Amino acid sequence: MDAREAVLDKYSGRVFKNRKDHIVELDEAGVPKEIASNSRSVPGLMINRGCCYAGCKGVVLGPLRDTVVITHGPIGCGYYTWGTRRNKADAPDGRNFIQYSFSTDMQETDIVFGGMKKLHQAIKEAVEIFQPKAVMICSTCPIGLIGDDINAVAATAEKEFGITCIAYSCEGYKGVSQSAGHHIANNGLMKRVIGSAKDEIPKEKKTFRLNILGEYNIGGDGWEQERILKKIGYEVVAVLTGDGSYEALTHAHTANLNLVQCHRSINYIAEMMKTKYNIDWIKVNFIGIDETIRTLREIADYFDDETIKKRTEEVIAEELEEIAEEREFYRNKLTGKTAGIFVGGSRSHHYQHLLMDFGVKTVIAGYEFAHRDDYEGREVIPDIKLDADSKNIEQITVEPDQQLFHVALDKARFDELRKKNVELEYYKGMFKDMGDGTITIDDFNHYETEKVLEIFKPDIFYSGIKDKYMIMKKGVPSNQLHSYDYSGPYACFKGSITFARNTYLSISTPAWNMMTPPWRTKSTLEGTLGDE
Ligand code: CFM
Ligand code: HCA
Repeated sequence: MDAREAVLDKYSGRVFKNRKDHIVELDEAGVPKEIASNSRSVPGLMINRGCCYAGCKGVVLGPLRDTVVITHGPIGCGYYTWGTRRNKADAPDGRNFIQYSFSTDMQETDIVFGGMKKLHQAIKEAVEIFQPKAVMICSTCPIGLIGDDINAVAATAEKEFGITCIAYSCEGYKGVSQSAGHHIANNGLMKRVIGSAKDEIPKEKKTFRLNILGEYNIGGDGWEQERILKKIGYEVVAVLTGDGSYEALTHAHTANLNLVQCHRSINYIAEMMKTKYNIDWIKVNFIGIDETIRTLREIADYFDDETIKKRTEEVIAEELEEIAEEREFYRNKLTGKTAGIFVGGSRSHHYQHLLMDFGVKTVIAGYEFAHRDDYEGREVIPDIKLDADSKNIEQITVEPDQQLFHVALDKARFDELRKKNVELEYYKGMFKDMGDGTITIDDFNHYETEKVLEIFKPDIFYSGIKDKYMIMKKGVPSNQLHSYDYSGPYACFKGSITFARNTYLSISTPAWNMMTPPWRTKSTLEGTLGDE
């Protein structure tokens, strides 16, 4: 029985039928293998996914530091997303609200009689007490069910208080994961915030102005990227949205180039900004030493400027020099080890490069909520419907239930993208880096995680809070790649060393030799998962 069959073996017919297409074993460098993804999880299986609200409020809007993001709903969703994501922020003007949890705290009577008055009052208080640059409202499940008109409340508040107030209908039940929430958030930012400062777009393309899209400053990653980019001579106009600000976003349309760091949560904004403001974009990766070097050279190539190119090489040499000794030390310690990675989107692929820098091979990988292009390397086109008659960006609509996102593209751009897609030239997903004897699983559940740990016996498994301790009880070290536990940054050159140090410490701690998990000495209960 191969690894894939062993993972599927205990499933009932119905569960087997669902899960079999989400699990792929690769025998050679992957593309064009296919995998099922972005579909509803099987109820009853313990999975790590979040919801639409988590993607909208938690991931994309939450890191904006000068903006009050109000959770409209009962207190639980606001409370349990309070401070759990380690998106760091530091506001020079003191306007930093990310450590607060704002919620309308809907009670039973509000659910029965409606919560619009309460929401209006919450906005009033937030504006009076905090004087934010903008207010954003994120709905949780019950709000969609009772039908509060949050757009009407936002419009009234905007007039009354003279402040931008944007409503997001990102109820948790929409779509199948956080992914739908990313798009709802992005569409709102695109429609209402980006470019709203109306300042002139520089005609000259060589002003070296960048936006970083999909960098959320977890553990300070964004700060490390900015440090390097500024040292080379670039100006960072806006970061979406780590340590980000509403204010900076209003000027984001004046950048020359968009760098797309997270390849899942934000790629639509890059394409929308290309259509609306003609800003080119490239997918980058600041995770890993070789990947950072490749990324910096690619950006320099884009601008094709001798001074920038020269400076890029100088900065690479300086940074490499600083880490040389530790790089060698950890490479010697870690070469030959194996790892598993299971995170939400991008990172399960990005971190494979960083592990390779230290000689660690990824044998198990998967995404919680990625789409097929993240695995297979095709472009975003399968999700984009052509509206050939219109260039009007305002016509973007989102249908999270069907995961269909309509973007108005002009015909030439659509054809250009489709060509890239067909040729599989532009960007390749995770499969191309998963070689012989590895397994890729979409939307892992805890049973499957236990199974692959038994089969592959990796030296370390990177994941999140929901499965970390279950993995450690299995005798396998587990570091978090969402929050970096309490560490970071992991990005760029110096971050790589911090990551390698944490990996080495986790693997080599003597604690693993002092425990004997029960299944090493006793047989465990066997059963069938799920009923026919
Ligand atoms: Fe992008 Fe992210 Fe990720 Fe993501 Fe997330 Fe995150 Fe993540 Mo947690 S935006 S897809 S929705 S890189 S919060 S910073 S760590 S699951 S892999
Ligand atoms: C989210 C946020 C999360 C959760 C992390 C985890 C994050 O998806 O809502 O499960 O450990 O990075 O904070 O992905």
